[in-house]
Amino acid sequence: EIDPKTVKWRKEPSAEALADFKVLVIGAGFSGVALAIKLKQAGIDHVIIEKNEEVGGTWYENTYPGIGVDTANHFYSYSFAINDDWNHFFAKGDEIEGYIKRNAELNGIRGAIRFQEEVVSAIWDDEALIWNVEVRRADGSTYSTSANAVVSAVGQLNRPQMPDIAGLDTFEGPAFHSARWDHSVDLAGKRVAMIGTGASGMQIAPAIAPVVGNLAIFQRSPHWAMHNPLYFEKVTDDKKWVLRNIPFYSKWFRFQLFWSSSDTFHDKLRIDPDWHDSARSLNADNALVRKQLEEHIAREVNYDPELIRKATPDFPPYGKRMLRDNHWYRMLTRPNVDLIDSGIDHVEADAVIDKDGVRHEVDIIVMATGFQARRLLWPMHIEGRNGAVIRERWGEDDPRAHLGITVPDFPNFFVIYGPNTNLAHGGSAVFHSECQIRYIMQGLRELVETGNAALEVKPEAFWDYQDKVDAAHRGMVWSHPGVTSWYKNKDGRVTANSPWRLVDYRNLTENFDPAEYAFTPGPAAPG
Ligand code: N01
Repeated sequence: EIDPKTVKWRKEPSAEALADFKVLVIGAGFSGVALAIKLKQAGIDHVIIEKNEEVGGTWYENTYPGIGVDTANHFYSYSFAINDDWNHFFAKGDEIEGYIKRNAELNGIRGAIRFQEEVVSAIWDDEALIWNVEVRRADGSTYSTSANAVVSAVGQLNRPQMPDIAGLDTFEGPAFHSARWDHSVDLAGKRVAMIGTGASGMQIAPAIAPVVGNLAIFQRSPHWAMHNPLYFEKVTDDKKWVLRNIPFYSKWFRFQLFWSSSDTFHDKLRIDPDWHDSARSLNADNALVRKQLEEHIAREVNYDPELIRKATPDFPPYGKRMLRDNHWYRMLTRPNVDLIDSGIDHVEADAVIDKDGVRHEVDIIVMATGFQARRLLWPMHIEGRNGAVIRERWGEDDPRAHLGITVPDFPNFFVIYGPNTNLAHGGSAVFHSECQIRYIMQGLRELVETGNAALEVKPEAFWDYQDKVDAAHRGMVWSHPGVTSWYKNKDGRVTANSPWRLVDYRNLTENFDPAEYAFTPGPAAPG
């Protein structure tokens, strides 16, 4: 059994113990909704603060043309809500958003969500042993509430990173970020500049290229993108029938996606110190993958040497997340598409000027420039014991947590999709978040069942895990000196990604170990 299971009470808590216990969840995205479902099943009082007007998080906010998932969604979905009716193997954004909404509705958790409210601060009261939380409403007014435990389910990729380009603010046409797509802007026949060629940009450009007049793509560095025929396929009715009706087939299908989407090739992402071609690849397997990817690029761009040069990355495959080729390379050959890789010098009222001094006149600028991933939990003010502030603890770009979940001096505070839990080497982020949810539920169970008011990870356990994570990252492809990415901080430490195989992380988080935590006796009643 690989799916995280619902955590059951070991001894049924008294109504009194449950009445005195409340959890505040920040965010109603994929993870927040799942946690709320588990809290409801356990009978634990909870409230979810959500800044948007709907559930869905990333799948609510990102509505750019072409949006979809690049992890097979029969696995990129809840283990407790297996869906045999996905229309695509790689679902589009609206289908995933619908799935999250449906699960929120079916499980009756919408009533616990306070929409269009944002957590401003959470401050631990070490006498009352509760979190005091300040929340801002959409109209700007604020109110205070409190909870015994706070769980952040805001993720790593929710605050857009706007590029720091001279003159961008002087541009007179519409300019917006990929995660804030302005659907009131009609792209038909327009001259569009797109900055950034990561996972978002690679989906946007093929979707808009047939519509726009001209598309100028400003690429800072190319990414690797792999062809997968299933990416374009719909799930046939026959396949759906098999998924629904053949005993265990659905679970088996999910399991093989789990296993093949990361765990089978994790070892092949290790740098061979004796490998002769270390600037381009890591080892013999990686060199073979590189060769296949290079051949694919060449074929797709009709062997155009200039496009091959521009589109081929100079780092080993898997150094950054392997993207899906959704006809990106073919799109580059269109007569109305220009790929500019000299860099951007500045922006003027009606044009982007590249570093070669060429003026690209455009009507619209799209920024597919990613997220402020290293400023985790920003801009919230999270203050634990003795005035410890999480932003100060983590500095500008060094977030750390035990198992990516708990931090010393921050009692009863848990993070889902926290430091070192991003998956760049494949696998489903939903699986990871379920591992974290199970762990958190076990931690909460520990509090309710023992009557302790607070738990806090011991510094020894925390540092021991940091050492393990750093050691596990050493020698892996994303630590390769030739790879610059948002996975690393300015000192080169990988802070975003998990170094583990999925099955390793599942095992690490399977059992909440009370010995790793200091407990403070209660009781405490939230206001
Ligand atoms: O962001 P990114 P994203 N000037 O940071 C470039 C998930 N996701 O939104 O490569 C010029 O990856 C930057 O250049 P470089 C997924 O986890 C999943 O695309 O750093 N360019 C890069 O090309 C993913 O990893 C899906 O040199 C600038 C791009 O902008 C994560 O979200 C779909 C620049 C940013 O790429 C983030 O993906 C979408 C500047 N100043 C997202 N600053 C699917 O599952 C940045 N860039 C399909």
